[in-house]
Amino acid sequence: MADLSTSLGRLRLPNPVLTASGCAAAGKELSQFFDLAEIGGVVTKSIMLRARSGRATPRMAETPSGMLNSIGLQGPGIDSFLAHDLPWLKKTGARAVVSIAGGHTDEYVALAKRLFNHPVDLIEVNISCPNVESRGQVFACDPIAAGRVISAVRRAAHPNVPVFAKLSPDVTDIGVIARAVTDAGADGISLINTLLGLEIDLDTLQPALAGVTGGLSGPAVRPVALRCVWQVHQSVPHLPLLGMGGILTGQDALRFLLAGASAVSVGTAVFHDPSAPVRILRELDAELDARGFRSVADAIGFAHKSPEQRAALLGRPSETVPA
Ligand code: RRO
Repeated sequence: MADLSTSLGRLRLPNPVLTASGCAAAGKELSQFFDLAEIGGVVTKSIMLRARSGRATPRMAETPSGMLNSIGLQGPGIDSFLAHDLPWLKKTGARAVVSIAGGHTDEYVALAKRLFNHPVDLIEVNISCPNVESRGQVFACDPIAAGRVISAVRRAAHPNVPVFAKLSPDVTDIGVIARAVTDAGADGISLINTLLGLEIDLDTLQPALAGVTGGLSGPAVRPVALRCVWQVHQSVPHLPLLGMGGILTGQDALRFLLAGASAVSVGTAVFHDPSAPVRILRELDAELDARGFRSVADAIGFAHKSPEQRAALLGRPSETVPA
């Protein structure tokens, strides 16, 4: 059995499989299917300052090998989250990664301050929701705006709590955005958020989503996500990455580690297999073992390494490792 432990900045995790934001609120529904403390952590739905009902319905549409969502940041707001959801989640023994979202830098700062005295293991700063009122609010599309939000949150958050920036794939060069948030003080990067998409309903001859556009997730986006992890690892090699996008199996999770992720989030898969995170964790363990990896740490970024480094990590002569 491989050593599955990993870290996201100063946060140590027993294993590298977490849930993905937005696919299971604060984890209560998933806890009917498995022990939340068994996985690396639970990433909450992005929380905002005030309760929101989100966009009009329909707000989900199936697409080939994926789905579109146009939820529009529905949620209970920070007061209810701190009073009910977070205490409940921590009582399960799970590590709590709290995703925060806002329309302005001040809102992100206010959220980070509200979280200061609560048991939060990591803050994921969602600057990449595609379902906001204007594209100008997708801060992750602009290196200056992205850096501004992240540096303000880093200053406001508890110094012991890692701050991760969640990036969008819908940019020309994700490496530029990654460097901007790193320079702004991000302790790590989560990627990717959904890609902006659209579906037309042939019965109504109208867009399938009331919000017209939505975020594409699921296996359809996995190669895009993997490419983003690869590029960001090259751009900021020392920064821990939380990789996600269409992960359905342990093999998928392993691909993200090899491309440079220190841990992965499982999202869309839970809609048809609610215990996917624990299944993927078991499968990942077997996949590591089958390839001679003694630890998750040895697999992180492995695909970027030279043949000599790869041979040393696997404890094998270099001529037995594929060039
Ligand atoms: O709530 C949403 O519509 C949503 C969010 Br906050 C996000 O970050 N990504 C997404 O696909 N949907």
